[in-house]
Amino acid sequence: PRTIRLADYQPYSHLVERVELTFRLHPTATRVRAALHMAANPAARAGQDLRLDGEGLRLISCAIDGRAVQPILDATGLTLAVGVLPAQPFVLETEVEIAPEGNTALEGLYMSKGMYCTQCEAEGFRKITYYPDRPDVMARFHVRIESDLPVLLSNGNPVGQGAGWAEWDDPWPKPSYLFALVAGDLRAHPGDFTTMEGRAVSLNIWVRPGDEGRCAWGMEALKASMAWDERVYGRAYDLDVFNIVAVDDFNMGAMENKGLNIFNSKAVLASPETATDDDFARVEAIIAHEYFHNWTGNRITCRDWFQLCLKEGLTVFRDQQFSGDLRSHAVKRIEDVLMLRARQFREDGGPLAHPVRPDSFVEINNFYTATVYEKGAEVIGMLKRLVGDADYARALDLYFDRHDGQAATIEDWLKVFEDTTGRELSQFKRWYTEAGTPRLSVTEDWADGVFTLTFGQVNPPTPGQPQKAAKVIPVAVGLLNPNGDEVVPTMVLEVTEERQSFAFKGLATRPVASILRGFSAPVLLERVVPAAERAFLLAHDTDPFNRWEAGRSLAKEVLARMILDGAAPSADLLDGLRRIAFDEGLDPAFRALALRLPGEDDMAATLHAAGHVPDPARIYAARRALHLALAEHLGPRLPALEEACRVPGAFSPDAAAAGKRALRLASLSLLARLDGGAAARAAYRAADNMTESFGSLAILLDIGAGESELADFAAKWQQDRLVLEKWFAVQVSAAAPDKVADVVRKLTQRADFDWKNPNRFRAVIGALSGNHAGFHHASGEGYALLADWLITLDPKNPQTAARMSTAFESWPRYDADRQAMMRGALQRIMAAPGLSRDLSEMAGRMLG
Ligand code: B3K
Ligand code: ZN
Repeated sequence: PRTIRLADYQPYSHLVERVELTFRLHPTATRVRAALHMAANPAARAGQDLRLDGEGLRLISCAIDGRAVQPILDATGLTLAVGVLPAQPFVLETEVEIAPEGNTALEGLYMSKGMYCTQCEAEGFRKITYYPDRPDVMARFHVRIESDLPVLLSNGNPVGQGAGWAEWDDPWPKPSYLFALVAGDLRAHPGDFTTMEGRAVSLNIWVRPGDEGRCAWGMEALKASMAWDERVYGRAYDLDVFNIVAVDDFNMGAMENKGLNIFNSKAVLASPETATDDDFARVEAIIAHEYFHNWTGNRITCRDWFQLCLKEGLTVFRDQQFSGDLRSHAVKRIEDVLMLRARQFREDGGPLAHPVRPDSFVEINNFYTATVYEKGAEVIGMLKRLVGDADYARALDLYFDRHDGQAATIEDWLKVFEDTTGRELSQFKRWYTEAGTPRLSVTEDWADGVFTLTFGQVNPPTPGQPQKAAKVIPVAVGLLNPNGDEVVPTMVLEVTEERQSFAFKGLATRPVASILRGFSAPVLLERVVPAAERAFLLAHDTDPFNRWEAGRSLAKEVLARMILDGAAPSADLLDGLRRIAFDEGLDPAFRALALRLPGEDDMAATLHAAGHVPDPARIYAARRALHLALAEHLGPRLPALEEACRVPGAFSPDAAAAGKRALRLASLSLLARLDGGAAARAAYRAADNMTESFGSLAILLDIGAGESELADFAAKWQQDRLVLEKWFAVQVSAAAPDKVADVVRKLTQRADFDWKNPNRFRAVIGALSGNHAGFHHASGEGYALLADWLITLDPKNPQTAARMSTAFESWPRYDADRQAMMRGALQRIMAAPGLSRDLSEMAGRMLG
């Protein structure tokens, strides 16, 4: 397979001014007629052949300006020699036939439970019709759909409909990856919104009959997002309608198609009985994310797929700001950093490490990664910190002004910041072009009333990038005096050298430093801090993120000692966590997060980074021992805490109520170690919402109980595909390490384990690799099972198979036996006949 390189970028030979598409829908023989109004691109080399992408299409006819022509066809597209192309603008017409019913890859036009839908990003449009399927070709689309199905949707505004047809027109030029079409027997949950410009927009969430009752939350989130983008970024919506459609078979969360967002049902449907607080928060965030793409992604798109972070990093950053504004900034930041470390640091420290803006790929779908998304968002957060809020706002205004309607690059993005602030950003740009998590060390010195912090940065080698120069690292720092008062409020130190010192003068006593406040840069902070000082920060830090971080680092140090030398849990940690748990002045959501112990995969990464070889079984045992010790330490006061966290009255998914439920579940989980699950069982029985019923079920399973609750849950939710996913997943995640493989085998033999549905596949197989001690069990069964399932799925759905193969990326951390077994599994995958480009690129990169 061919490697595509950023350095080879060339503008497309032609411009497509307008496209008219006609779909005659049929499960096995859909006809697509396309009329492309084209002209030579003055910015491209003259005299080129016309090349259109196309895959799996049966060409019926092809004509230029009404005259039939014979193109040259191959496996990836169609070529018309320059000799047959008119010198003046022309219309190229094609008709093709495709079979959506057999499309199990869920890319292009496919069917899900009787409805037609599309997924075109990144390169799915070429499976629908012949087209220059690249983001820098922006055109106005007019779409006619012919079908007997009652609801026919596409991008833009509706311009006509009758029995068996509908027409849509999108006035905004867009790349083909934003095209969408939906047809089905759907019901609408309607809403409306009037923009600050006075445009009345009708909003609809379209679902299959029966799901109407689960749309209200998504609709509220949509309206909140529209209002927020106007208020904070000055961006108004630009069409008369905004449609969201829920689809059961979908490869990811959702897709931002212009005016017609398509969502995985799981990412939009929510009701108190069926969705947990986490589900509610996720739905809100994904609705916002896709909506925000209307400006960052759609109005301004990417020149080529190497610039993916231009839209994704920025849109993640915006959805994080939104969730923080609606909920709690401190809690949101902690959750985002947990996720960044769990997924992005893991990726950045292994064989799949790549820059936020990669410079080559084989299959672009493999680059929708935590690095492009989450690190891409961190880079924007750093930029904002460096230039300040006011200049960030001015730069964004300039960005929208200057690049509206364009397909832009990271160079364009950085230029608006340079032009706004006069700063030179070439060193900063390394965050985009170099992979790897920088290690930042700090030492302190106190002499003659001067406190000095000395930073050292190391930028580790990553695949293809052995050597790196120093980066610009914004380090937010505050100083506290020994009674806990802040003597130097948060300021940003700009570390730009490999070694650099900063002195603080005029201090009466030696301060305690709170470093990297708010996690101001995505780095690994290496700092030797006495346990007592961590405990002090856990009790007194005025920065909520660092207060949580102090407890987290202390917990990691304690756990590491327990794992490596069988030490006992330290009193510093247990006392500190007890103080937080019962501190009623603190947000319950924050307290719940503080009580959450570092995960097993996190500990494996931490031990590996410190030069040890992690033993999954020991990590598992030590973590449980620490949880038990914490339960015993908090013991007598847990029942009162659990009771105080019950939320009276009707269920509301708001952040305050959700925070209380999270703390309640954290206390129930601790209590379960002491009372054999009695309190959790009572909570399960009394629960009137999914958060508490599912949460208490998970707690019971985790202590090896909960048989009857599990059966009760299954009986109750048999018919509900989304809730049933939770039932599948929790059994795997909660299974003891030596039981996981059996549980997976049993579940995958069930008739309702429809493995071609990505949600169901992820529920079981994703939970398998998420169960650290089980997946890495010394028997190697976890590895073998995952490899078997990836090999089975790949021919049907390469994208999801490739995505889930990343479970193997952590192989270099482990002992020789495990390394050999994990690499063996990857080699077995590589050897599978007919392996997809997607999965072979991933397995190949992991093997190195
Ligand atoms: N842009 C889509 C992701 C497309 C993934 C293609 N493999 C959703 C999002 O980031 O909003
Ligand atoms: Zn996105």
